[in-house]
Amino acid sequence: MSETADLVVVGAGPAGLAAAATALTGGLRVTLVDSGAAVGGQYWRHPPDHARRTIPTAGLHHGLREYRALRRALSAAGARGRLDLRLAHHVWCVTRDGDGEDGGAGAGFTVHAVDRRRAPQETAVVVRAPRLLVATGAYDRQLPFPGWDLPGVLTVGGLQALLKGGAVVAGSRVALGGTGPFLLPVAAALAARGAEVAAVCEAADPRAWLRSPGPLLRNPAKWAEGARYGATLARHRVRIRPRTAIVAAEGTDRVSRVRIASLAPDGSPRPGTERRVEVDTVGVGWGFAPQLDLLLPLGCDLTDSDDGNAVVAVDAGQRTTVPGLYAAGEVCGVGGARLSLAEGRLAAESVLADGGAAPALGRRRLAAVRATVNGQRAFARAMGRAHPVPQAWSRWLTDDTVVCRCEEVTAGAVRAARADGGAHDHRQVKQLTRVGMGWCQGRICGPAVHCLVAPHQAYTPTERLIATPVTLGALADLDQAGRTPEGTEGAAHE
Ligand SMILES: Cc1cc2nc3c(=O)[nH]c(=O)nc-3n(C[C@H](O)[C@@H](O)[C@H](O)COP(=O)(O)OP(=O)(O)OC[C@H]3O[C@@H](n4cnc5c(N)ncnc54)[C@H](O)[C@@H]3O)c2cc1C
Repeated sequence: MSETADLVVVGAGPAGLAAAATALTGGLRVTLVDSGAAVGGQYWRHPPDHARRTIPTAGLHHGLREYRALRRALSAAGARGRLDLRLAHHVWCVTRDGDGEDGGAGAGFTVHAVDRRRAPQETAVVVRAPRLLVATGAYDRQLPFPGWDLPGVLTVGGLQALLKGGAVVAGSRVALGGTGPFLLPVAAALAARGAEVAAVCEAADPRAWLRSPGPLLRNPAKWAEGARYGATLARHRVRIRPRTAIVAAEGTDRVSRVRIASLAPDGSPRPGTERRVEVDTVGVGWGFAPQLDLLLPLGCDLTDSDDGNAVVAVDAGQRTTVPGLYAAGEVCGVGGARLSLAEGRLAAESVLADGGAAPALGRRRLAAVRATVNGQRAFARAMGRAHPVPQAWSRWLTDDTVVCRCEEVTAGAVRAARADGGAHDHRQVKQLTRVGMGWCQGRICGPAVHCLVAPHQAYTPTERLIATPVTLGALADLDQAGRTPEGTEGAAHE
């Protein structure tokens, strides 16, 4: 089997960057693949390198010193020919080769990507390595509500991505809703960049944190971060409304107002509390759902996390249950960039150890990384419990609310699939209604359909063999790319 690297890392967010840098320090040859135009993932999303000077976004970031150090490490390794950095390459499928025994003859992974640097032209790229580390992060978790399909309704992650990736303030008068601490940086960033933030609706009760205050108390950095956002919001007179939700968006051609309501403890709107707020843009986010597209077909075990998602099961060294396959960051559970960085480092240490190489991190540093992982995971568990999807959220839906936008399947059809068709998970609803069968393949509507039919079980996405739509031209290329991986077009080095 021809190999182009000792390790392929998919995803150049905090987890993948930290993993690649650690593996390079340990002397491995690494291929780092990311579908984005710049390294950094969601947390350190930047404009593409050529546009960075003209689009100032540095003020929106935290921890840039660490980001720059990671970039320098990658650049140095690229210059020495040890790093093959492939930006604008989307991995659509990974297969496992050989007999599957770790380190056994022929074992390893074939990573299929499409090179989109010259979009709309796509070319196939194949990379092989004995070990694979998947750090593909998470998606915004969406719940539908009447009017959520109007132009002007976005995800909070989408609003943040527009800000960080292009300094675009998506609206002039904005309402945010959903649950979780992520609402705060988005509200603060929008307000600081000149948008009027008319309402921040947090569905959870902040007192829920009092049920497990330990992780919060042990994380003073989170307090400080929260206080900074609080100060920015106070300066711009933005009010956070706890136990409140955006229950509908209204408008003709695009959103022009939202209806917000106070919530009872089960999440149902309190009668008589509903009011309208005029806006031109809405951002909604109900936490995140791990992006498991590449991992599910490889057959690794999953486990339940405390936020309603199934995540990849890993051991204390970030090894999945598939030999040679490692995972780091939010595919293993949503917990923020600090956790992702630490998991990336741990995973790379395991890759080095399993391959018989010397460790890259000293004993003390490794102990500190492990302590970070434990502390941040405890915080993530507490966050998941404090910011659940409200039990009664589906009462906000009318029967004609569209749930699956690609196939235009309504909440009424999903309810009927459950009541009349006996569907008890989102896959069965798919068979009965075509939900999740369109362009997004259930990435957007999957968690919502799951919450409608099986709210007490963890959400596991449908297994998809193709993680991104691929052109026939790229598939036609595949045979050649598969035979001559070294002959594929040059990588983009930093
Ligand atoms: C839209 C969005 C915006 C967010 N913004 C913030 C923020 O501003 N602040 C904050 O604290 N947290 C933010 N988060 C939470 C965030 O996910 C961080 O906690 C952190 O970035 C997680 O790091 P990670 O390395 O696990 O994943 P990510 O940072 O998500 O990195 C994953 C990387 O994998 C790449 N990728 C995924 N699938 C493929 C594939 N098939 N082929 C090739 N590449 C692939 C992606 O392009 C991405 O660069 C955001 C999350 C989302 C979904």
